[in-house]
Amino acid sequence: MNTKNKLLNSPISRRNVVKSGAAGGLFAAVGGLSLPFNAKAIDNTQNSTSAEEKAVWSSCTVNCGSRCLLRLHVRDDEVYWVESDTTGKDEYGNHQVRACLRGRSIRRRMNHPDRLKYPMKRVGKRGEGKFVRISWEEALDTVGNSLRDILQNYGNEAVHVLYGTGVDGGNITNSNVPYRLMNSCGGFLSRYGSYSTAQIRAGMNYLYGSQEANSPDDIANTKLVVMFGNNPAETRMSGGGVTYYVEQARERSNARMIVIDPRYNDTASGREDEWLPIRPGTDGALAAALAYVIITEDMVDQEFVDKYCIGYDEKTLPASAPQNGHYKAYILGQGADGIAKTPQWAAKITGIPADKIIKLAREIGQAKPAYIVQGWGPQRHSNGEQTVRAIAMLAIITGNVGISGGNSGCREGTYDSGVEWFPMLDNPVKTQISVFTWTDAIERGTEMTAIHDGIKGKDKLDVPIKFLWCYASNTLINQHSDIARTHEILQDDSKCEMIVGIDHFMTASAKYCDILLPDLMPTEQEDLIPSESAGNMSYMILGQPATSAKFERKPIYEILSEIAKRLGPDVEQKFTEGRSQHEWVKYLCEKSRERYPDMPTYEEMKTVGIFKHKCPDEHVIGFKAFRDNPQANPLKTPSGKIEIYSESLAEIAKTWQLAPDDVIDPLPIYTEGFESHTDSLNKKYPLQMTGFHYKARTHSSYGNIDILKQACRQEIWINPIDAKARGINQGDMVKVFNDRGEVHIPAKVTPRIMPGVTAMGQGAWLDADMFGKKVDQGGCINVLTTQRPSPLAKGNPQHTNLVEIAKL
Ligand SMILES: Nc1nc2c(c(=O)[nH]1)N[C@H]1C(S)=C(S)[C@@H](COP(=O)(O)OP(=O)(O)OC[C@H]3O[C@@H](n4cnc5c(=O)[nH]c(N)nc54)[C@H](O)[C@@H]3O)O[C@H]1N2
Ligand SMILES: Nc1nc2c(c(=O)[nH]1)N[C@H]1C(S)=C(S)[C@@H](COP(=O)(O)OP(=O)(O)OC[C@H]3O[C@@H](n4cnc5c(=O)[nH]c(N)nc54)[C@H](O)[C@@H]3O)O[C@H]1N2
Ligand code: SF4
Ligand SMILES: [Mo]
Repeated sequence: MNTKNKLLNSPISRRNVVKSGAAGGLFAAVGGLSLPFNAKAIDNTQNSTSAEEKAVWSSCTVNCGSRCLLRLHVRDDEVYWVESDTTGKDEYGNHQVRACLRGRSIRRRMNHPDRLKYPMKRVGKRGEGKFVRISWEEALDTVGNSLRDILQNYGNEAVHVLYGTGVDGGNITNSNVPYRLMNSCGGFLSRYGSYSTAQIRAGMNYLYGSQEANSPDDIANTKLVVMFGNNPAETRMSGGGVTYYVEQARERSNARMIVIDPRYNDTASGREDEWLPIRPGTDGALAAALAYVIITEDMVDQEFVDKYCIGYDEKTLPASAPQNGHYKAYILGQGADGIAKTPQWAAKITGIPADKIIKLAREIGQAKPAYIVQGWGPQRHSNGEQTVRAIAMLAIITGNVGISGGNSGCREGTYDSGVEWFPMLDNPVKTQISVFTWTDAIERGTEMTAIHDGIKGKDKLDVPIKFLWCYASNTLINQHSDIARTHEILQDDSKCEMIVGIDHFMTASAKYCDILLPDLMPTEQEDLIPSESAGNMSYMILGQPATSAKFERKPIYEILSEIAKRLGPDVEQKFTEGRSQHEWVKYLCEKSRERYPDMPTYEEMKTVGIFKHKCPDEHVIGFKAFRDNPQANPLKTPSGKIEIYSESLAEIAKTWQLAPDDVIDPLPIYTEGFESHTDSLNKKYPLQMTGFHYKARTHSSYGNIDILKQACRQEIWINPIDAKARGINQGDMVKVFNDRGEVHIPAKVTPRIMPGVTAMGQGAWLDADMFGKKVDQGGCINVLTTQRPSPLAKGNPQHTNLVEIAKL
């Protein structure tokens, strides 16, 4: 262990507990209170020998939408037991941030025999997985030389940092840190949007100008919760996350909860008042019919739409809009299509009976206030941008925006952790691609334009991607759509000349990298970690390294600093600012303390682990300032109001080059999108297949942990009616296929999914010979998904798929 590592490794030694006797004096600061601290640990100032036992605070930093405190118990320099938050009294509002099944199995990831140990270079074809061990010197020189050559030959726009979220929760270790290195040497081709939220962000940007929302604790003040494609019981699983708030807040308000999802998801699971199974991609039609009933039965908050909105009816319709171009006319059948959006009309599209639609509309119209919320399932579709706005319309016409107990129709809000971030510096390159279109930017970069491909900052791309950073990302293969197409594009290494992978495992993506570097896990490093989706109680965690660095693994900060050094002393200086990782952490702690004077000092944080702080306003209320005073606090839309009719979208619809069935509309109308349930492809592939984010993994992270695989099997959900028609029984191996590929997987025959629809947890590890038959045995959904982007966001429609299933 070198001196730097020793510094980072200041363990909490049990042996010193008694001696120091400091336990009584310690506190976990929560909302300014000093609470007794019940953990056993204590003196951090001593270094221990490897035979000692110790316990350190750390965190699970994968991208699951939560963030949990871990208490790692270490013996002989190895984690042997994982506890979670043991601080405080665990009362709601000052509760423990306890880990889920994945975080609790983190030692199986840390100690996994398959972990990458040494730097390697590729010797076979991309994807073959043939590598040889090289020295760090050779690896870093190769990366540094390649980066310098590519910057010289093609310019900074040829370098892209691939979307990756393996360390979404890190700060200095964050998945985005290669940004900082690139911004220290002239910048890089960046991206807008994310695989998580491309369509909802684009849609809400035109409607509201941003995505504010009420925090889930405010459900304590509501009468009705309506969840569209939202499953926090699986997607925000932390004891400090949304699922806990929903449960606790509903206990206080006794609010009814309606779950709208093609699957009877875990958030429902007996806790819902009603589950409405809906055909994927049709929430826009449901929303329109709900609006029809709300309008025709006089339940619209007219004062609200008059004062705060553009284009609800004639009164506020912009002059540039066509006659009857307003929302009310569209709903009542007086607009361009002449179709009244009746419950009967929507029943045929959505599969939800008309009487259920009428009943739900009355509930939404009469419950004051109502918490209408959407997850990101409805938007991860080919018509997602239209759908998200259509859903939000329900909150708008009922005046539920900006008030306690209401919500904007966006995903739950949260109180910011307020952490000081490791600065990423400014990117001098202003050109951006949509996150989902990087394969095109390799394949046909210079053909990509603003009006055809959504290039931003320039009319067209001047240079294709030549260099890819793939840090903490499995999006190079596993998490990007249409794996066979990506495989083909990456085969030609004269196109993208260098792919640098930095990961812990030989993932599907790692196999396609040219240089592969093993880094430490965040649990093996020091970092100041922010909370995520944590309702009205935010927190920060100071993580300490549980073990020393094993084999030849290095922390990402050191790896990037070494590469910066190879690009020149000025680059190195810009990247490091002369600080070590430890010095940065101390600095970030100090800066964070300037915002929260009651935050423990760096030294105290090492002992208490977590600093919890409550939202000063009790609950986060999305768009409250706007609601209270719209003149003083206009929205970020061009008019400053809620743009139900968007002139910007009308302009885009007129000027962009779109495929024939791609629709962008100034109003939140229902459009089917491509590969919908009415597509002619449906004759060949009659089943709609959505993905979902699964408790077995965080995407692909934790996907190789045996006990998690056993606890939560990878299966394809299919309704008994569809299964019977195909002679499929529970547990049978089936093939799921379309023109893009084939997956072999066991069937889960269950009435928890509606007929005509199937679903597979996304993120399972690809297990296919991509040089042979390409048939996947791992249950990896992206063998079947398309790379065709959605019309406006150019985002990933990864829940829109048509397939057929047959018994094997
Ligand atoms: N355990 C776990 N948690 C995670 C993740 C993970 O991989 N594992 N990933 C994290 C990340 S990065 C993200 S972005 C979020 C994702 O969070 P979400 O995008 O909200 O999660 P999904 O599971 O994709 O979709 C939510 C629900 O929408 C349903 N759904 C699909 N299509 C439709 C539709 O057309 N209409 C309606 N009404 N419902 C539909 C799905 O069945 C699912 O139950 O989760 C985060 N949390
Ligand atoms: N079909 C379909 N595809 C999807 C989705 C979907 O719903 N359906 N969801 C999309 C969404 S929302 C997202 S956010 C993306 C997520 O896609 P990714 O961001 O690629 O997420 P992961 O699959 O978890 O991969 C993270 C990688 O980081 C590695 N990793 C974890 N921790 C560390 C670390 O500390 N250091 C390093 N170096 N590596 C680490 C893991 O081993 C893994 O290889 O997937 C997208 N793909
Ligand atoms: S996966 Fe998410 S919920 Fe589970 S322990 Fe990690 S941070 Fe917490
Ligand atoms: Mo995501």
